Amino acid sequence: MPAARQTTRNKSTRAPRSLVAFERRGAISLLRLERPEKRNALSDTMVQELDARLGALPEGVKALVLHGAGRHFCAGLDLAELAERSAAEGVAHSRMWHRIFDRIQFGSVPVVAVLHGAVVGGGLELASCAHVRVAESSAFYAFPEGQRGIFLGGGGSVRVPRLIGAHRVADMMLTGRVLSAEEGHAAGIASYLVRAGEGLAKGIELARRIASNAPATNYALMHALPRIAELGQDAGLLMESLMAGIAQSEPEAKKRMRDFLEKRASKVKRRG
Ligand code: 1HE
Repeated sequence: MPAARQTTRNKSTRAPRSLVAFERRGAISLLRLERPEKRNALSDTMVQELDARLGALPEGVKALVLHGAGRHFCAGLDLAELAERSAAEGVAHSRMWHRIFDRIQFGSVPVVAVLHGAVVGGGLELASCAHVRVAESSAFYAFPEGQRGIFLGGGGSVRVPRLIGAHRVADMMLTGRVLSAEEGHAAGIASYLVRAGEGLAKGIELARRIASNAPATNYALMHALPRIAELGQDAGLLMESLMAGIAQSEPEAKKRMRDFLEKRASKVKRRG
């Protein structure tokens, strides 16, 4: 067979490269954005792969760590795919991201996002779906949508103002302001700020701690708490009572309470 034809045949039989790596580590799993040459820019294929991974978590996985390969967490939407989209296609695309990003926020297990380098545009929208965020000192945050002539589309106008306030999101989009890791930490994007290279270890440590919680507690924190926070006081207090009653009636909760009363469980300790 001539060399050129052989190359074509080899290409067509090669399995498509995975853009989201999955690694099981006992009760937790790691999901890694795996497109470093494009700074983990989110192509449609990549977002759908993320969706598929989330939808097929193996039995026994109780928490996830989401992180990015290479020097950046995520450069946001793959701009190369945006160019030819009509208005209707743009709406459908944004709704597709909403559906998949909702699956992160309101999925089956809590997610710890480990942020480093660029966490921009759709990358910050993705990070805002996680339940806990750890940032390395290299992290920086921006919404270049303002400069690109577009708007948020991955839930950023809903989730990020709830973390840092609409005024900061407006500032970032209107002026192109880039927040440093320290500014993002102070503003409320990340709850933990660690040195460069230490984010993944911290994220894994936190995910393991989360995985050891009673399932009903993690469920309440993922599904009830954010909804209660959006309710008026009256309905919020009622929903809190309902969730509290359900959680404390679980056998696992009863066991944990007995363990404490019978001196088998750890006490709350002051840090340091
Ligand atoms: C990309 C993308 C991308 C990099 N789409 N290809 N997001 C942005 O507007 C951010 C655009 N990216 C950047 O500002 C920079 O790339 C970074 C600060 C993230 C990283 O800089 P650097 O110097 O490490 O990398 P680079 O040389 O700029 O990029 C390396 C390659 O990645 C290069 O391609 P190459 O073929 O020339 O090697 C870049 O073109 C490519 N690349 N970012 C496509 N985003 C649902 S609404 C959400 C809306 C948004 O997210 S808008 C914000 C988009």
